[in-house]
Amino acid sequence: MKPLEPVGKVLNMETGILEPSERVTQRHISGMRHMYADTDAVSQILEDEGDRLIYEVHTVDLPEEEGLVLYGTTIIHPGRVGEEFHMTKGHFHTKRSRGEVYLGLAGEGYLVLQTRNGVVRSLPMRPGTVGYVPPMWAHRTVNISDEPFIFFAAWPGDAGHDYSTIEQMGFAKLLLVRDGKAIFVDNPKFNKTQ
Ligand code: PAN
Ligand code: ZN
Repeated sequence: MKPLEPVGKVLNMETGILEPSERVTQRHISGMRHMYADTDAVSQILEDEGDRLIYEVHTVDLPEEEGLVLYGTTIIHPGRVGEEFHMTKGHFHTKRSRGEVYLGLAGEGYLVLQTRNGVVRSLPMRPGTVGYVPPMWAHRTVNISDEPFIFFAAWPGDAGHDYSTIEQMGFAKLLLVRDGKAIFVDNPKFNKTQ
C-alpha cells in the first residue's frame, strides 16, 4: 500500500457537503424503478416531473483497499413514491464480515437492516444518533421527514457494495406513511429465495 497523506476536510453539518468535495453520486428514481413497491407511482412521477433526484452521496476518493477507512455523507431528499418514503437502494457489503458506523446529522429517518434470511431490524436516526451496522446485515436508510435526511458513514476500505442481492430479494418490510404516521408493513414482493 502506498503511504497516504493525512487529510482534513470540513463537513457542513446542515447540508452534508464535504469541502473540498470529491466523488458525488446522484441516484434518480429511474435507477430504482423496481425497488419501490408501487411501480405505477414510479411511472406516474417519471411522466409528470421527469427523473426525480432521490438521494446523493458524497464520498472520499480513496482506493477500496483493506486497512483503509472510507467515509462519506448521504443526503436523502424528502418525498414519497406512492405511500413509500424516499430511501437508498440498500446493499450488503461484498465482504459480509465488514461492518459500518452511521452518524445522523440532520432530518429524521430510519436505518433498516436485514439478514440474508430476511430478519429485519430498524433504528430511528436523528441528529446525533450513532447507528451501528454489524457485519452480515444489509442496510438501507429511509427519510421519514419533510426535510433532507442527512448522515455521515464510515466503512472499511475493502467492504465493497453488493447491490444485486438486495435488488433481487428486496427488504421484508416497507416503511409507509399512513394517517400521517410512518409505519412498517410486510413487503408483498419480498423474495427470500435469493
Ligand atoms: C453508505 C451508502 C449510502 C448510499 O455510504 O453507500 O448511504 O446508499 P446505497 O449505497 O445503498 O445507495 C454505506 O452504507 N456505505 O457502505
Ligand atoms: Zn454500507
